[in-house]
Amino acid sequence: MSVLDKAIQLFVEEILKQPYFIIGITVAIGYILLNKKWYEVVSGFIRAVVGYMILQVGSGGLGGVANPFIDGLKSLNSQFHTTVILDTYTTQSTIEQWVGGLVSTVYVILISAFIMNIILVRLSKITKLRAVFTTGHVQMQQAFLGFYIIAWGFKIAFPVTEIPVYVFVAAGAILGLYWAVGGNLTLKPTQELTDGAGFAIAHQQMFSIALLDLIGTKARKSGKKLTKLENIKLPGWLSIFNDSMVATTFIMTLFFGTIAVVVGIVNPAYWTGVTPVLDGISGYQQNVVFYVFKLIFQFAVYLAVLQLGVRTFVTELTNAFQGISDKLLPNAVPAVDCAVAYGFGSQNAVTVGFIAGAVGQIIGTVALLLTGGFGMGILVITMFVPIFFDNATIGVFANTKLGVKGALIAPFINGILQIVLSATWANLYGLTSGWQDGAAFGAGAWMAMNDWLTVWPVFGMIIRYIPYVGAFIVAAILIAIPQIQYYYGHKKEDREDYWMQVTDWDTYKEKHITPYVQAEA
Ligand code: ASC
Repeated sequence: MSVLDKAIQLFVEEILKQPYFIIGITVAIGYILLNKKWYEVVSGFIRAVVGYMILQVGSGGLGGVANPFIDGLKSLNSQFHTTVILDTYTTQSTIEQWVGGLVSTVYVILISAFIMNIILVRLSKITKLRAVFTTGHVQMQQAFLGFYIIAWGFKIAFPVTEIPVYVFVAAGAILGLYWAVGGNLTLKPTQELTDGAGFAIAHQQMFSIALLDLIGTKARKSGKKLTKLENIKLPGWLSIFNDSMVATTFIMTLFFGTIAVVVGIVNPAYWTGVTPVLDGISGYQQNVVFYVFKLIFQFAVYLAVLQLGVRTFVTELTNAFQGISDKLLPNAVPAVDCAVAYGFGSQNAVTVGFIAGAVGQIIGTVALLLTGGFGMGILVITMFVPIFFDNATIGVFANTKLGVKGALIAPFINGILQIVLSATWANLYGLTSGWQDGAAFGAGAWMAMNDWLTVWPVFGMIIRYIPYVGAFIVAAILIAIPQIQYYYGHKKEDREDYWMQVTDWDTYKEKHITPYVQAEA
């Protein structure tokens, strides 16, 4: 590895891939531009980094709690030979093996795309783009799968040692556009959710958030009343469910409890294998019932931790970003991890979205088992990130724009799509197995997050089936989206209000939202 490669690797691994660092640095730069005192800069940086790390403790903890149940479900079947793992990190590492020596090329694509995102936002008057992606670990995963999909579009079969320059340029440009356009699409719905907190979402289901926003706005204008989860006030003893910690624990008891019992009946050896030894000296192994309840309570704990993290850094970030948008990037907002949205709106929407998505996935999986993997012989195995974060995020946004019904239906549909489409795309794109020493080996992987089930696989097909011109078509579609938002989002005389979504949310809301909101139940 050359010194330059090493430096790039250090920068990517230690800074670009660590959202807490990116957020901390953003806050520090923002406060410096606002001429804050040095100690305010330092304290803002620390609160941003620590707050973000608290958020990560919460989101990581949720995974730790759910994994024993997901693994238990997995232990129930093993008859399929081709397995595709639905997970963002596994997809990244699977593709790292396929691209082999080109890994550092993907780093360069990532950095170029990030710079392109910033330039596009700097030119917001022309591009109408207003969001800078800051979720580094997700950008890394997207750089790998995005590169793979685009290379597939150009009919490149891995492993290769060299790729033509135009593939590399297309990948960087399309990724950079996707980040800027996707974040921008989530801006207004996120402002609605947070009542103008001043950020957008930088994650993996940005197009579905925009779709929910579109449907919700139409429904609102047609005078539909909305019952959101937070508007439901339960009477009598049921009122204990008005508290989200209590509600979460009850719902998770039902859900995880059912899984625990089913796994315990079908494959009792599983629980004996995973329950922890509590006392090393006597060898006392925890009783499974107590173990399961501990995990269930911990689910509510980590949700609370996650929300504490959000509260700690979001105000710093949005205050500090004022400096950046005043001086460097007019009309811009930072786009942040989807988990940040869980600190706003109904806390129960997170749990409801997760469960509705999980039920969709279970139905999808049963269909998969009954049809021999839809005739493809593929079994997909879900991991925590798609089943939780994708569905919870969709649940939160669906609840804001479409109420309880939306929060149940949208993640449910997404759960089914996660199974059906992941099998389909992994098959089409040749990712039903891993790769080792020049041969297909082990399980395949796919990122079962909504954008990677819908828009991205379609991009790949456009590039493949409309040779050369296809890449320009994809770029043109992406470039056109914010223009459509700007020119068709409001009546002609209100067109400039597009910017008000960032600069003056209260006035925007008074004018474009409040008049349409019907008395909520
Ligand atoms: C992802 C991913 C994660 C989670 C996290 C949610 O896509 O790779 O680790 O979602 O970003 O907070």
